[in-house]
Amino acid sequence: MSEKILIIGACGQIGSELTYKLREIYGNQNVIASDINYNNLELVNSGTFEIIDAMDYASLKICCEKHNIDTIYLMAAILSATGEKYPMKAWDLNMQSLFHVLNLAKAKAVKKIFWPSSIAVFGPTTPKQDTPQRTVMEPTTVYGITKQVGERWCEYYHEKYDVDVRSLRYPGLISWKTLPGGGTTDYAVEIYHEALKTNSYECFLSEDTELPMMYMDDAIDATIKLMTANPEQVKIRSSYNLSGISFTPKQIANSIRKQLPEFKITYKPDFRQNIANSWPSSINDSNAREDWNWKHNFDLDNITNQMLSNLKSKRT
Ligand code: AKB
Repeated sequence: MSEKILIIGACGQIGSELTYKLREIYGNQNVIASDINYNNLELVNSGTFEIIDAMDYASLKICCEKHNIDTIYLMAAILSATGEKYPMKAWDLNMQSLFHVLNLAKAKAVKKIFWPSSIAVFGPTTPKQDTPQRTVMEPTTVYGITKQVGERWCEYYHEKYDVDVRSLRYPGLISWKTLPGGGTTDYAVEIYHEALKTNSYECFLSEDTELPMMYMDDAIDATIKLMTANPEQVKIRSSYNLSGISFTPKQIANSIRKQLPEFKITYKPDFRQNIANSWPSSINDSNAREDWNWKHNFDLDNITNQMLSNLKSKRT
C-alpha cells in the first residue's frame, strides 16, 4: 500500500510545488493538500484539498485519521520580513504548528514528519562564508529564532520519543509557479516578474548583498531525497545545511541582461537589508552531500533561463 501524505500550507510557494511533485510520485489519491484558505485555486482544484488551521490540533488529528495519513509535510510558516512586523503571530504559528505535528507523531497518529528550517537560524556572529553545519547561531529575527528553537525540538523529539522528523535549512528559493510571501530573499523572484512586465526592478537589497539561493526544482529534489532516505542515513535530526548557489542582486541583474539587454535595476534598501546582512553569504552542506547523496543542478544562468521562459509562457 502506498504512503499517504498530508501537506499543510500547500497553497504557498514551496507547498504547491511539493504537492504537484508528490502527487506525480505517489498518485493523486495519496497526497492530501491543505491550507487555511483557498488562496491558490489551481492547487486547490488539482486534487483532494482540506481547509486546516495549522494551529488547531484537533482538526489536524481528525484530518490525519480521516485520510489515514502516514507522513506530514508542515510547510505553513510566517517568514522573516513578515515576522518582524508581527513577531508574536510568527512565534505562535511557527511554534504551535510544529508542536502539533511533533505531538501527532509522538502519539503514533503519523509515522514521519518533514519540517523546513532556514538559513535564518544563523546570525551576524556566524561565519559568513561556507557556513558550517555546526557553528555559532545567534539569529536576530523572530523567524530565525522560531527555526532555531524548532530545530532543537525536532532533535529532542527524535531522541526522547523516537519521532522520525527530518528537516532542511532552505536558502532563498526561486520559483515561477507560486509567488513567495513575506521573505527577505523574495527579491530574487520578483525581479524576474518585473523584468518581463517593465524591463526594470527596484531592489530592496543593496547591489552587493550576497545570499545563498536555490532553484525550486533543486529544493523539491532535496526534500524528497531526504524523506525517502533510509533512517540510518539521516544522521542529523535538527536540520541539514543545504546549498545551491550564492549571488548578489547585481549578479542576477547581469544574468537577466544576457536575455533582456535593456533591463535596468535600481537599489532602495529597506528594513530587509538588516535581515540580509545578518545571514550567511554561502553555506557548507557537505553533511547532506555525504549522508544522502544530495547535489544541486541549477546555476544562476540556468535559473534565469527557466524563470524567464516559464513566466513568459504563463503570461501568454
Ligand atoms: C526568507 O527570506 O525569510 C525565507 C528564508 C530564507 O527562509 N525565504
